[in-house]
Amino acid sequence: MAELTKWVVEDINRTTPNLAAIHKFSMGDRAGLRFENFLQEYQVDLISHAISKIGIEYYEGDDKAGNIVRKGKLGPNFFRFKSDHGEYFRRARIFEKVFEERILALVNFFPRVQEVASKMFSLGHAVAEHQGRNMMNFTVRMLPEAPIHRDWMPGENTGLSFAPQISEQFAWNIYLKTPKSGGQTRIYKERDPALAGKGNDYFEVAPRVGDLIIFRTTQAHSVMPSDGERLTLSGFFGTTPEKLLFWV
Ligand SMILES: O=C(O)CCC(=O)C(=O)O
Repeated sequence: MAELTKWVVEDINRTTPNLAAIHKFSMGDRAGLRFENFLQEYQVDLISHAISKIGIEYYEGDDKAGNIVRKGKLGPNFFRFKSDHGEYFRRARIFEKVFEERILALVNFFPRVQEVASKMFSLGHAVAEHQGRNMMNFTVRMLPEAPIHRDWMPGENTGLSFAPQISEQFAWNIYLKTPKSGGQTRIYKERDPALAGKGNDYFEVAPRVGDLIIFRTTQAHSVMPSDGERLTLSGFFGTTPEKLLFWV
């Protein structure tokens, strides 16, 4: 008899990774994966210190559930500039350099995220491009809570040339600061955000500092209200027939 889907986020240990769980997640059979201690404490400290020196930018933005909320980010994310591609790419070139010199020069974590994802799907990887211009590779995000929503780039009518090639979309988040309470990430078995809130088939994961969590963004998901700062390194990747594409 086929095994029933266990809707859980599986813990992946650094030294003895549970390859069966990784495979099951890649097939859509798990809610997500948590790579424990993806960054060590001293690496988190180095990155957090660099971020505090650069400073987070706060702005009013759409929370994908019909509300305008205060958001804290470092670097552009496409969703914010969806109606002004030029501004997105202008900022991307500035922050690419800032991130390279002030964050990745200290801890070059981004290629490691790409490697983990590449192994999962046995596909190569690249930063997504639009008309010969690279998308932003990651963002730094202060996200104390998020309503139930889903993220699906091909459905957002963005006009980005790579969007139609994507068959599945994933979020990756590395936690640099976690709140005193709350801030769990809830991943629903339901895909439709309007239906997800009505049922209680979900898995809630309480991220710890240094963890990397990966899940499918086409599942409805939310972040529980938190008491204290909740800071992540974040981005998306999508599968295409040839390779994984990363963007934010
Ligand atoms: O910060 C998180 O845990 C998840 C945030 C989220 O909604 C996303 O990455 O799409």
